[in-house]
Amino acid sequence: MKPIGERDALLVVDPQNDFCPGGALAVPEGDQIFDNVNRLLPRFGHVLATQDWHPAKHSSFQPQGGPWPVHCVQGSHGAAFHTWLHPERIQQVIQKGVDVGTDGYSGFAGTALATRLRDLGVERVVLCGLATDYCVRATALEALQNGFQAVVVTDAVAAVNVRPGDGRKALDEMQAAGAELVDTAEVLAG
Ligand code: VGL
Ligand code: ZN
Repeated sequence: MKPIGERDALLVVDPQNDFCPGGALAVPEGDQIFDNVNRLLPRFGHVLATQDWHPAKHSSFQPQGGPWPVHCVQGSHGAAFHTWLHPERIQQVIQKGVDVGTDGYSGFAGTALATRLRDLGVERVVLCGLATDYCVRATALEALQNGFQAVVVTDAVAAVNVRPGDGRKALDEMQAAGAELVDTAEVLAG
């Protein structure tokens, strides 16, 4: 990959308790990403994170007829960032999924993320976080649609895998749409 520079931002997608083992919507081995995420953080001048931030009766929740258990309710422990993440490195937090009626998978949907990135002069977004097959996927695809380059760090993401292979499929889809797939070592070497 092209070496990291001023026009790159690291975007940590939903590094939250509810997506880690013990959480309401646990991603298998979701907490195993943090070693690599923490190695990536100091390499970037711009670091942002998204935070899934749902109202209590969000339409994606099972009691409301949605697909997911209740998760990442605004202000709850489950919605907080996992303590293994080094929080002092996160410069801006973009809360998403606030609107009751939309799934809020993408960090760009109904948020100021694109504007914030443009204000910083960012042209390329490097993505890590949770979960590969939902919010990382949606955010990477919308980054491309918004005119940013997108890079996905494959050993700093983890998938829900509701159906086996969903994570692999999502990576293939992101790559087919124009995203570059790299591993942490490749980013750090740049
Ligand atoms: C996510 C399902 C529901 C994610 C968020 O962060 O990938 N997945 N809400
Ligand atoms: Zn959610």
